[in-house]
Amino acid sequence: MTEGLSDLILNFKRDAVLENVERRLGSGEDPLRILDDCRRGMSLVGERFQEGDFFLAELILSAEIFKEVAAIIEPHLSKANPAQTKGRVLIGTLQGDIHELGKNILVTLLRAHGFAVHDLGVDVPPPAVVEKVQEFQPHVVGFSALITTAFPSMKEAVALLQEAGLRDSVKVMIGGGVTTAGVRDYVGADFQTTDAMEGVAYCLNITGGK
Ligand code: B12
Repeated sequence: MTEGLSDLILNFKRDAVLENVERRLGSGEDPLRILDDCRRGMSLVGERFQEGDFFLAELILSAEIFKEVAAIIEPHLSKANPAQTKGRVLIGTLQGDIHELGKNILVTLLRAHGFAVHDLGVDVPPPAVVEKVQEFQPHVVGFSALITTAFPSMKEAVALLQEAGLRDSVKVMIGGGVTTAGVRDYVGADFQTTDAMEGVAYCLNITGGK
């Protein structure tokens, strides 16, 4: 059954995906487990696209299916985590980069674990990060990057936070397929991963895992 959902996503069987999710939620299965199956399905779609087996239309379709699944699962996740929010996280994909599948998975997982998340979206100009940090006062700022042209934007955002005197009030994490520890150092971030769950664990650690 666990394999089933990621395969259904991989085959773009929207109705069967939604039915699978509803049925498993109805039988009391942990929503996080269901979400993890979806995460694997989405990663498989990305790999197939990379290999040339899938085209853009299929990618968009899978992203739409994931959005519908997230909308169904999210209310169940907050039910599973009724306590007050565990902290605030600001997320975005910065200027030069429009990839959003991984970012959206991270946002859903963070919300699932009780964080209040503000998603800036994609292709975000670095000054917009500073403005939102001032307003939202996050504990952690997370940048998703799938393309190397976004590295200078992330570096600029961190420098602007520093200039505004905000750098010490937040932790900065970066993630996404092309990031490495070297990129973390170049950008001036505190943490890097290519695994959304590790990002969630980092945020829990920063906020004391309340
Ligand atoms: C899907 C995809 C696209 C889609 C994006 C659709 C969308 N709405 O997001 C489309 C077709 C639009 C696209 C466009 C382009 N793409 Co593209 N794309 C991909 C592809 C195939 C998959 C990426 C993906 O979504 N993976 C699935 C997700 C789930 O994985 P993920 O993002 O890594 O996320 C996971 C973790 O990394 C983590 N995570 C992600 N972000 C963060 C952030 C934080 C803080 C944390 C903690 C964790 C975390 O959470 C997720 C789950 O664990 C990759 C190749 C690949 N296999 O990676 C190329 C790839 C990223 N694309 C690439 C390129 C070059 C482009 C284009 C320039 C192509 C072109 N020539 O037109 C344009 C980019 C335009 C731009 N300015 O951004 C290159 C980048 C190369 C590089 N080294 O910079 C890649 C690597 C392909 C390649 N090998 O050439 N692309």
